[in-house]
Amino acid sequence: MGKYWNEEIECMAHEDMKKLQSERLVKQVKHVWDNVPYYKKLMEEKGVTPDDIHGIEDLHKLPFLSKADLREAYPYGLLAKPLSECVRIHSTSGTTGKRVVAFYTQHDIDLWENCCARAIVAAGGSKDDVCHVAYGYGLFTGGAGLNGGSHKVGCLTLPMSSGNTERQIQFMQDLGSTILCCTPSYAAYIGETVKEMGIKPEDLTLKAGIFGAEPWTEEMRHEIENLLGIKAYDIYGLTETSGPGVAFECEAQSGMHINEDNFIAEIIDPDTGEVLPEGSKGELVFTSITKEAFPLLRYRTRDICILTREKCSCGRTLVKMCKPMGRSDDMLIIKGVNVFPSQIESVLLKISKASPNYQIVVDRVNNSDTFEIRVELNDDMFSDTVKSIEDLEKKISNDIHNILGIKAKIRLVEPKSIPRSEGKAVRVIDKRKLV
Ligand code: ADP
Ligand code: K
Ligand code: ZN
Repeated sequence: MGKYWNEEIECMAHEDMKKLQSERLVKQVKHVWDNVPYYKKLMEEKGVTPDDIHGIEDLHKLPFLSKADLREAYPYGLLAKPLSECVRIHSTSGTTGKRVVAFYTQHDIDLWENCCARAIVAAGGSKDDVCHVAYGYGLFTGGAGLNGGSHKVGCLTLPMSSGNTERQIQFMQDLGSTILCCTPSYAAYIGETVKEMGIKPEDLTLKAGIFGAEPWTEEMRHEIENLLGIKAYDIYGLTETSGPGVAFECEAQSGMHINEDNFIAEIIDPDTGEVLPEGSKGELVFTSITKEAFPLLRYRTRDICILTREKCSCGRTLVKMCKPMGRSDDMLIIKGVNVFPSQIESVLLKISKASPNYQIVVDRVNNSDTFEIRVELNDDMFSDTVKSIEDLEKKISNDIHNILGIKAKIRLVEPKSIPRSEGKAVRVIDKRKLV
């Protein structure tokens, strides 16, 4: 097998890709107009009809869809095919509220699995590989997506799902897993367990990992790579657009190529909705131009990101997105101040090169917010100026105060006392939401 799963598409000249996208967009807008009254109404409100859409240059005329629309239209309001033609349902993990559901025809499943196959091949996969899928199976898209992609490539597929970490490692050794697919949190957890069991990275047959579904840092990439003796690749996607495989990383490991033959990506100003020029930081918006059952047009992901068309050393011409820099709705409001978990992570990363395990606990006592950050201790956190636990608490507390302008109670906790995740990491416990 070569370097690419679909060389013609992955390396297509940009001008040809634009033509392909334009043709598909025009068809897709008609399909949605004819079959999705909810979106037709949004178009009418904006004074647009399918006759106004001649190609991607007209994309900006279309109305946006948001998660709120998906919740309002739940469950069938955005469905564009009769249920008799749909073969699968998946649902979001519900990280930020009520779940939404997405529908797939067999054609949609094939498209999606081909996107995942591109990711696996980009990570060096072929039919000679043993692909160990430790994403959750079920409603979550991770397991099903990578499982399908692995079948397409012809890898020997191990549908492990998540959990039972020692058994995962046992299977990995017995069956010679070469590619591991799971969330980066779980990969780090598997890595820690491998170390605890006294297994050396070189004793494992793993060579690559495909990790996504949540934000992770470069530091975490290096840690996982060292713990497991692999190259770690990022993969991005969301249930609303099918699942993982919307974008995938190549050997350059410097951003993810978006599968532009299926998804048109835009970056917008999240406040004004204005489309921003290439290279700007803003909210990522996707239009699916090939999906039949759940074809969302201009879907606002709330993921903040930058797109680039700089030439990639892998030869692919597909536009690249950087690692999402947090979601606009990850934001917590604590004591009236906007706080992103990524800000806290960046403070901790300056103190410890090892990726920090931490949890933010917010509560409301006597009508005022409490803000605590639990941080797991590691040796790396101490230095010439920071010698004691008290020094360390003070340092973290001051750095947080400098960045956020509010004080947090810092609680340093024993290594391994913050629960590890087999899926997406739980960084925030907001007890105010429970009441
Ligand atoms: P939920 O929104 O409930 O978490 P999904 O499971 O569909 O539902 O998750 C999709 C979201 O996960 C994306 O919008 C994005 O915020 C995040 N995500 C997915 N892949 C990555 C990745 N590689 N890096 C950072 N964030 C990611
Ligand atoms: K095989
Ligand atoms: Zn590349």
